[in-house]
Amino acid sequence: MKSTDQTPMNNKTLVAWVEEMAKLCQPDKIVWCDGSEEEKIRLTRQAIECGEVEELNQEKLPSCLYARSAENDVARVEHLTFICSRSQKDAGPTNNWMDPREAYKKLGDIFRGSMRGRTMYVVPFLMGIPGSPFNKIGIELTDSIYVVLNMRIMTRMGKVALDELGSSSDFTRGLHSKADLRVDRRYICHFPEDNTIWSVGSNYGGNVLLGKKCLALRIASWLGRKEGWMAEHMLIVGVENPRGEIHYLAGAFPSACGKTNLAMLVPPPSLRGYKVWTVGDDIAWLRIGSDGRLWAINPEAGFFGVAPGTNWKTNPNAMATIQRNTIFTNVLKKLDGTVWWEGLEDLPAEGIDWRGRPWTSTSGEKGAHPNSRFTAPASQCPSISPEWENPRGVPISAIIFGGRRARVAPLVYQSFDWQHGVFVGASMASETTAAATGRVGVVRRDPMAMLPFCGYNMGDYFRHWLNMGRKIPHPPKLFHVNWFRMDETGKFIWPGFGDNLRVLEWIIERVTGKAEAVESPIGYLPKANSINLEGLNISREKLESTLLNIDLDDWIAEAESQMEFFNKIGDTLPQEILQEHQKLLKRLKRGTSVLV
Ligand code: TSX
Ligand code: MN
Repeated sequence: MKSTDQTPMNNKTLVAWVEEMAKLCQPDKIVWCDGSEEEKIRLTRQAIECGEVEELNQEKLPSCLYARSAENDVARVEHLTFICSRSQKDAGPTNNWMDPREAYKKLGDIFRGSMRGRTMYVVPFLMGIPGSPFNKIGIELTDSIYVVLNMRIMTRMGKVALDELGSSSDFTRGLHSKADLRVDRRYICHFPEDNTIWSVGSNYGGNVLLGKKCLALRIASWLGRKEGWMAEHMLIVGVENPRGEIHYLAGAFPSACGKTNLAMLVPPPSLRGYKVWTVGDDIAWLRIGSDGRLWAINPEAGFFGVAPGTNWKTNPNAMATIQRNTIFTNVLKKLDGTVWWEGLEDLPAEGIDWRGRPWTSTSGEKGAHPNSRFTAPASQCPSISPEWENPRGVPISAIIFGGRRARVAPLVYQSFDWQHGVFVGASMASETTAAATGRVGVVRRDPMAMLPFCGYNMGDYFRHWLNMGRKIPHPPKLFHVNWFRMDETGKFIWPGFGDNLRVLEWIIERVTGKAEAVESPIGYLPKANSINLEGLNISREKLESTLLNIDLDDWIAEAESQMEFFNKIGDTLPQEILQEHQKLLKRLKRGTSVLV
């Protein structure tokens, strides 16, 4: 076991920790990654030689790679994800908790000797933008070249991170081993008090690309509360109007709501002169700027997006992004060495499916796994914002919460104030879609889309949101949207996709004081003529009677369902949330709408 001569001898803490972990895992070799092009070529060649990845058609998909994960290892594993704080109360009722001593012992036994015969890669990575005060540095030790190649796309990896770290001991200690990929020996453990993440027994994205969900959300949310900032599961976009003014919006949506599509929205022909700029599609770190506004960065450098459903119509910017330097995981490989997934284009006659088995269009089986992914550099996105690497971030005018609701939630509404908006975010919910994961149409609460990603007690998290509102001199306005309202026949009423810009336009005009609203029991609704319907075949009448309709009986039932969830949070639930709930019920029972 020998470190190579790239070892940064100026950081004693880092070198000592790497040696300690190597002693535990016993790799044959340790390689320090520098993030260079030469290193990418060398690791890619090695990964192809050992079968970890395959090369794709280099004419049609230059520098693209193909990977399959094990059949039992295709998604995040929430039941095997733990917050290991000293006190269980700090993890709260919505997280799995394990005592840190027990977790280190249990996972240590699995890590012991797990890298025998393998190489341990030391992957320094920066979450943030070189020189930004938002930045956090992590080091991931891994025995997976697939992880190294993905981290190289998703983060600013190698020398840039070590330079930023210098001799500091302030870095997240990430340890990952595929070990034997057994589900009964798979754990994703977070030790927020030690700034440490241990992940073992998986080689799937969300479990093993430790910069993303583990660091940038679970650990960062803990640090954010401690240090007075926010780590959120949000996209960031800039909306430029025909006069050239740009407003930045952040949006929190649960899975299956099309967050990546919204982040890369293409304006419809009738909204000529508008432009949507992509800053980020998954994670936002937010801090109060010296001007009193809330500023955001996207701490990531790439997109780890769901492939199925992505095509040149639903998301042309994503399609353009993934034509080169992209890793495709668990999609179908066509005979010409390109890729396919459900919802991309017409079915190919045959190919090799995500399991590695021969597939034909008549087999009746899925060619790509429903959770198959692309990993692609954000810099390749045609709509990437010129500001996306600004170390100061971008100023946020509005925060949008969203959910997938066939009924109940209107197309858009604005909260009365910050505290009411926090309540709206805290009571967010989505209806399930995937037939594979249980019944369709079941309502699941997912506050701020953070249920699987908040690294501490959910009640304390709501408290942090309320505190931030008091601290931000010029806070963003808070909204809720729903693109998924259905009519009686089960058809979507709103066209969605590019036409969502009409809703973003209303939101921005509310922020700038230009659009009119009606005060309803749940918040401010658009006055019917304040949403631009030009070029759509939806009448004002239909907009009001369906998309913007508030059914009081549905909403009283909704409020009761919200309460069932809040009861589970227990005694850390802030009084303010309960007050907002009571005020909502009172307004619903009074049942009036007033023009404002
Ligand atoms: O991503 C979506 N968005 C956001 C886009 C910016 N999807 C895809 C599903 C989530 C992964 C949507 N699906 C959206 C949406 O706004 N809306 C819908 C529902 C819908 C689906 C199809 C049509 C209309 C609405 N119309 C036709 O198929 C012609
Ligand atoms: Mn996400």
